[in-house]
Amino acid sequence: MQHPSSKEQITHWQGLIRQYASYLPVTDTTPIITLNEGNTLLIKLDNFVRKIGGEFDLYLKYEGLNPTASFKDRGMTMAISKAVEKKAEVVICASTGNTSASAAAYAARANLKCVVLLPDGNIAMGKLAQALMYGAQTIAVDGNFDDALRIVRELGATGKVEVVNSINPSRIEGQKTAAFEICDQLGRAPDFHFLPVGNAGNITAYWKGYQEYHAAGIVNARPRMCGYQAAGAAPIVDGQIYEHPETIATAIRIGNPASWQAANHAIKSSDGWIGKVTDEEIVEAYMLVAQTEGVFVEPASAAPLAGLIKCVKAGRIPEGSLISATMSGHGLKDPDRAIQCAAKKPIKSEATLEAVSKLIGL
Ligand code: AN7
Repeated sequence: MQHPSSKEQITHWQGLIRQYASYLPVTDTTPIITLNEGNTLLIKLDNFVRKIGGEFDLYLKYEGLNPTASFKDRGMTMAISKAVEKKAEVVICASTGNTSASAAAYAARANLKCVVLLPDGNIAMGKLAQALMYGAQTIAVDGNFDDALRIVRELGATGKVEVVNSINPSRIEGQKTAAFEICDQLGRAPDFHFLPVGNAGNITAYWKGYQEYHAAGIVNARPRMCGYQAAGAAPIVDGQIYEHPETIATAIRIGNPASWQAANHAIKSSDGWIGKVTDEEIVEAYMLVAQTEGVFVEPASAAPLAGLIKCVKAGRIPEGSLISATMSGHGLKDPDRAIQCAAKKPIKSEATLEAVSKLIGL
């Protein structure tokens, strides 16, 4: 086999900052802290669409394939690179789990101290394992995400720590690249983009990305942005703070989103909408996409799919539409919920051919 030329060697994917530098607030001297995030697959879900009675093309942006298994890595490569550039020593975030996993990983790579504040008892096990494993100082706050974010904002105001929640504009900049990739992969902008909404940073970021690609003349249209919150944590839908947000989709168990106004702007200016789905509807979509497509998402990522099911029933999606949806986090993040929802236990068997054959009816 021939060795690749040195030119070919440097053309492999080296993360989204290098790929989209001209659209990002970086210079030639910005240190790039990367785990080669981005460049995630776009996977077509024909079985799922058929099953829900839709007549359109649905592509899932498989963000669970990022290095820490969620879309947060896109924002974190930017936030941590900028933190290193400004010589920060400590980074901090409040998190429902995925932000903390990502912050911890990128901080480890940058040799920065990382502190994460998590709502005690409401973090999926995989995410907690990540924060601990990457070596972040992990604080379980006796409150919810909104309480933790309030404390983090106050700590940020001291100037002693760098906040890497999505109130840090670098996070939004990194996350907007998912919209660029979708346009690059489809060769056009989708008609609708469905995604889950929690703290509302990602809907803000996608809309920014779609607008920038449109303004640059790379695509000639922009999608309608369709966000979904859990019914027990739907402050934007209802126009009021939820003091006690509740949902099994712990990633989006947020009652007072930081990017509330920006999300409303995205929805309005894209002629989109925001809706809410019950935990039952989330679980139905969560199971359906796993069992019809082999795509295992975490519950929050099933919220927009549940929303899409409702839209199909309501006749809201024109035939022939091109739809993209964000698979924001991998299903393996929350194995407890998966095992509970599957409601099936492994069948025990004697270790013999006869016993197994009998069980499977051969
Ligand atoms: C899988 O990790 O807020 O609306 O602290 O983990 O941009 O907040 C996670 C959010 C959707 C919502 N899907 O995105 C956190 C956190 C998954 C998530 C969202 C989150 P935003």
